[in-house]
Amino acid sequence: MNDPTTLASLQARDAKHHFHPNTDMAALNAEGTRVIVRGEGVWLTDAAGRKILDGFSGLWNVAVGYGRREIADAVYKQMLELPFYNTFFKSTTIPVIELAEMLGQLAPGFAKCFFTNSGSEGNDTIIRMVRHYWKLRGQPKKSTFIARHNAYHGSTVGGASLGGMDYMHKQGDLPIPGVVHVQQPWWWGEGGDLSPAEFGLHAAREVGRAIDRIGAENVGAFIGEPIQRAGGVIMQPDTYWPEVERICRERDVLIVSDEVICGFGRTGAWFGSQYYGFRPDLMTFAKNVTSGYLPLGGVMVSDAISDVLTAGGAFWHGFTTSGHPVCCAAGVANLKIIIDEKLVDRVRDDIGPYLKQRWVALADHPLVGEARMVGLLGALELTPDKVARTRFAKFDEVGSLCRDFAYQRGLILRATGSTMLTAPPYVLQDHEADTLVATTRQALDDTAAELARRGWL
Ligand code: PXG
Repeated sequence: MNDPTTLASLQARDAKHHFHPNTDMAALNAEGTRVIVRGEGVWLTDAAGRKILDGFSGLWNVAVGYGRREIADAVYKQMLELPFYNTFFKSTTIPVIELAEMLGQLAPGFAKCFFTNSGSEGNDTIIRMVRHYWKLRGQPKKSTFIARHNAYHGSTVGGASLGGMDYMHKQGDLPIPGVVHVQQPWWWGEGGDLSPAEFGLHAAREVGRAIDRIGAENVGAFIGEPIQRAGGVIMQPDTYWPEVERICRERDVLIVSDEVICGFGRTGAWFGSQYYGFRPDLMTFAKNVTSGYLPLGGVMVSDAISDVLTAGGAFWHGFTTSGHPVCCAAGVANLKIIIDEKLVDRVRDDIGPYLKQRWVALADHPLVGEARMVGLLGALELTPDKVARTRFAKFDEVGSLCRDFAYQRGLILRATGSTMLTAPPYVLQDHEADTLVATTRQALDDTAAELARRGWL
């Protein structure tokens, strides 16, 4: 009898029954999916028994690393105590209260939050909440959102509309009306001859120009990530956020910080907006609120917005599992680890600078045009010409090659086009950071050799 647990049969069963997100299923099934079976610290084990360093924290989200008993125990205890109760009908549960209170303490000025199951639902909530808010303020026309080309804000109809991915918009007649996209602040790719500081101001003023074109009386909010993940961990020039903030405040347009990736310490501050020193009105969160142990997301609402919403009657919005008690218990246990082990300080002062020093040294590699890192969020731009800052003609393929070489050598990196990304767990140790960088360098060498073989260099 065939053993259903061998790698080949697991792959065959997955191929037969499972649609993967964002995946060309025919191509994947021809290659065979990776089956991950175990995690401990920053290490994963696959079904073939290989150990792989996860330089990418699952999907940007396993901040505290794999295998944390504290979270598993809290979840188990809550499952036995009260596996579910809703928060709709005049009810709440203890984990919901505890987590909401913790979030309020971590983000001064944001005493209240609204729970969802994911970041996408968080951003859908934002669309409805902003429009509801402006109606309550007697300005119902202020409903348009300004977002950025190439941004990612989720996969639901609302989230994908706020996102600026043409290829997503083409599948399903998006964006919905009332979303306008402006230039992303990606100096390396789009800065041309401008200095980074000039380009930061230029990109910020695109926001102002869009608002003025539409009319500030029609614009509800601007949404952006503190560091835009999509397109390759775009660390905008320092001139960008202060100018965006000035422009939005001057025009009475709300600022939404999508903190799904930057939130809970990734930048070395609790929130990415704190790292860059701007004050949003609303923040979307998900991912590292539970370190991915269970799904949870939501919106943190600034006190000024909260006051209007609270006085405005019911907000007709919510999900069966808004504030799921077990997910919230996982969130509380996870945040306790981050607080007790001072992991945000560790990202800012210890492992973050340690990894950064080694990561940015990769800029001396012939394939690397720029190497950047903030906190534990890093990127490498692969280029055939460091000076002209050009990309390879088949840049997607180049990035995939490098990512696959890294995997073969036991390291998970993500490729966005030909930008290589890393975002390891905050518990990464020094010697593991050394391995991460050494393996990345080997993968770059492998990639350069393959490109030379193909005549692409
Ligand atoms: N906003 C941002 C900034 C995100 O990165 C979402 C919203 C949506 O969150 P949910 O929980 O609905 O997935 C995200 C999600 C990738 C990748 O390949 C990134 C995300 C999701 C899936 C894949 O980098 N980010």
